[in-house]
Amino acid sequence: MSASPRAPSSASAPAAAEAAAQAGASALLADLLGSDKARRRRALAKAITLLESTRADHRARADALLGALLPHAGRSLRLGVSGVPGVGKSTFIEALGLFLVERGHRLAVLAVDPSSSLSGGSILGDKTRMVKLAAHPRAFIRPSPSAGNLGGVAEKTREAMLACEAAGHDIVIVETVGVGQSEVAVAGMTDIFVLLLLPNAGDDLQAIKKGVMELADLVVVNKADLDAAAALRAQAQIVGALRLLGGHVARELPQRAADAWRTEVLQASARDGSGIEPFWDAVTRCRELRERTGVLLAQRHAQDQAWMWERIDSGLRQRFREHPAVRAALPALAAQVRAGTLAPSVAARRLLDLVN
Ligand SMILES: Nc1nc2c(ncn2[C@@H]2O[C@H](COP(=O)(O)OP(=O)(O)O)[C@@H](O)[C@H]2O)c(=O)[nH]1
Ligand SMILES: [Mg+2]
Repeated sequence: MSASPRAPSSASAPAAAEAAAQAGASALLADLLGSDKARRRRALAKAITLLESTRADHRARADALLGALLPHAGRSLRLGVSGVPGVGKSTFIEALGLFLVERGHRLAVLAVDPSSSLSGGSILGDKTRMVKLAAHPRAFIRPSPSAGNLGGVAEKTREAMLACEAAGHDIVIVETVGVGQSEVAVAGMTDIFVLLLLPNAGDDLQAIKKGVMELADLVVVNKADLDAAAALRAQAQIVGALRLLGGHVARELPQRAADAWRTEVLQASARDGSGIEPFWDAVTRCRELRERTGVLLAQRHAQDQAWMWERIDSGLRQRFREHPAVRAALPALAAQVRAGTLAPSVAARRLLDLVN
């Protein structure tokens, strides 16, 4: 490529930057869609790094890339996997992943772990644990972005997912830690959401956050090899608990309101690989039902709308906080609210009036 001439006037500088961003995006996209496997893998890693970047000058290129790859995205099955640390998510994903790549699938594993930016990347340990899968040419594993807050991390994982799909991965698994709101975020970006539980889970079902159980399309009692009787008992107790919840996902996510799928409860041992095949069979049945009934597509459309609004909310909030008039007035008004001399709603209205 020849050196681009200096922009003659400041008016055309943005146009020049946009053209450069477009050119960079098309080059990356060509490698992503290409048939050279090594090149494709490098391009995917590079694309995700660009999408994850928080640098303002990278954002234009990242947006251009998103625009270019969008028509090639969306053709995968998106699977969310959640559960408390230590339940065996990574081990399960590796066993499932190997099962899938051996059958010719191309798998991508991503993660949403808002704690990783504090702990220095807890999923990195997982990556070394998924050694066999990570080494497989049809698998691509990416640790959680360390962007900080959940919204930022989830945003980057959603975008990375689109890049994986454009690169031809037909199954994307998003692993998330069972803490905070990250399960809700992952259920909101996947087609099917799976909750892993321990064989003793039945003994203290109360301990399982109610909202999370209600998000699950499939519940897997993992580590069944440790205690077969306990696993069986847990399975029965979870089935009973789900029946109380109405037999299926209570669907606090609006996009899941009308769905004929009934949550299934299975057993597995990620360590020895038992239960993986029945699990995949259940995933496949759920997917086929949702495709046939149009739920899958409707859910994705709703997820896209929700994603857009979530980013608008978050962006507006940030702009509001950074607005010079708000920054100037906020400390005094916040102090008055703290002192009890000003109603919070009145303070909020005064601040909001400042940005009009
Ligand atoms: N006995 C047994 N151990 C398991 C099983 N699955 C995972 N583990 C072990 O449980 C520990 C935590 O597993 P890991 O996959 O890292 O859990 P994560 O934190 O949920 O990702 C590891 O020592 C695994 O070897 C299983 O099915 N049976
Ligand atoms: Mg893990």
